[in-house]
Amino acid sequence: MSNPLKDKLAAGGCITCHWATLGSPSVAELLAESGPDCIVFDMQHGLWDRLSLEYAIGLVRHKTVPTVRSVDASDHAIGMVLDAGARALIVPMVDTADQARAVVRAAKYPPAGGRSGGGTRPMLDYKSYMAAANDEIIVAVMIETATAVANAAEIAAVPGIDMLFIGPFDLAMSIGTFPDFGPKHEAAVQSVLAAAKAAGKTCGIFTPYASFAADRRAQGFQWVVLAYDQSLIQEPAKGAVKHARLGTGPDLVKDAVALVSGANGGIGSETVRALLRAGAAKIYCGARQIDSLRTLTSVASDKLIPLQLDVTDPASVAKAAAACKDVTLLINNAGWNSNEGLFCAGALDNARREMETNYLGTLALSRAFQPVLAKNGGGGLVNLITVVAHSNLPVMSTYAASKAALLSLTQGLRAELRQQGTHVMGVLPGAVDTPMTPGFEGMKMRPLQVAEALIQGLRARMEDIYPGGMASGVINGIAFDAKAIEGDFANYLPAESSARKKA
Ligand code: 3PY
Ligand code: MG
Repeated sequence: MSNPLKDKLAAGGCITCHWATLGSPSVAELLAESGPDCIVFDMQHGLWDRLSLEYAIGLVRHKTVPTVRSVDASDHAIGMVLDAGARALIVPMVDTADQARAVVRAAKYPPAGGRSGGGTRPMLDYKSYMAAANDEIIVAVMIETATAVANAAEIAAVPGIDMLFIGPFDLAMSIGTFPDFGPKHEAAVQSVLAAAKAAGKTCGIFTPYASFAADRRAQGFQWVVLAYDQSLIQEPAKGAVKHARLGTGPDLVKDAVALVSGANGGIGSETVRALLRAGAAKIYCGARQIDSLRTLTSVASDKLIPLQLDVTDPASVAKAAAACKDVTLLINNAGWNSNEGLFCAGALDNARREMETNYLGTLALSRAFQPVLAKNGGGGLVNLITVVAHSNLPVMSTYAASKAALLSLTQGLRAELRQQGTHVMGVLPGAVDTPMTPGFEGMKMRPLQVAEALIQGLRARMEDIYPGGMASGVINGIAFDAKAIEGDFANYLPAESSARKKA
């Protein structure tokens, strides 16, 4: 029986674990599938009993290393979890070197300690288990009070103690910083790390999520927690409810006076038609070339007003705001996509044009119409973004970067316009079949579907909508595993980059 965790610690590595509290062997099995170094079953605060712990360890022990935090430091609690097959032991609330010595005695078979022989897992191959257990099982004690911090050096020096494991939340309560951590807490944490190192021992710390874990790892901690089953369920469940929450308020579409920029484009013209069907009173159709709007506006020339509008030209924007003082719904749809990567000849020019149109153009038009919307009762503002604002699609890399800026701008507009009662909605479709996406060969939705989703989203006063299967799949994937989406998108390389890759 060799313990890979022990080998990793000896090599100076850092153990990454998932923390399981819910008492569900099935959840533990799912956690083990993701490949952490180990799973910690928390008997102190979790819902495990002896039997569920035994089953859960059986499910995961061939995939990862089962570790248990015992209920307390008693001989019985320690003997029981080791008998269940724990190959690393974390004992909570150890304050003194004497208590640490008692932990070691309880965790080791004679002659090193007083652990009693027995238990289903040890009995699978009793002789070899007995021969190896004292050396192979990791014994960690938790430092989580002011007293324990003061005694950390002595505790670390106890033979048989492999690791000091910090409980930052109990520690914060003990030293009086809870609910914050702060400098006093950090000083205590660092002093424990230093005490462990000075004694030639390792130091771990409970981390509530993966980004925290990465920081601690960089500081020299050798055991961190990546994910915690309760928050893996609780946080996305909360987010899903927030995401689906519909707003209330007057209808933003019926009888609206709308302005749609880029109204001659694929999504723009469908949005104009959808607004008309949905009962908008008047729609200003903005385009750089007013002639390009003739076919569109002839459908209902009493309600569809052509408007010369170049969102990158301050004079044109100012003129539009002065001419359209009755607008209640601004739809920032004008956009530019050069459909190229970062290393083509014109990449910087592409990037500038995309930022000028997609980001600065939207900002300029929103600024110009802010007082108009305020005067007309608040109304609505819609930004056509794209789901690649969340994760870069290299085949249109500079475009995606400009849309990431637009996504951030949308959040800023929402915050600043809330007090004047303007509802701000972001529309983030996946690939749409328009002249702007010739290079993308994946599944595309029709502009009409985007326009209809936009109307429905506005009526329901949604904050952000993700029309179509691609967009909703991507945003769902980003919520759970952003790196997987980034990796997937990285396969869609622009032509010149693909050619370089082959060469
Ligand atoms: C603490 O932070 O006190 C812990 O025990 C974490 O599990
Ligand atoms: Mg604790």
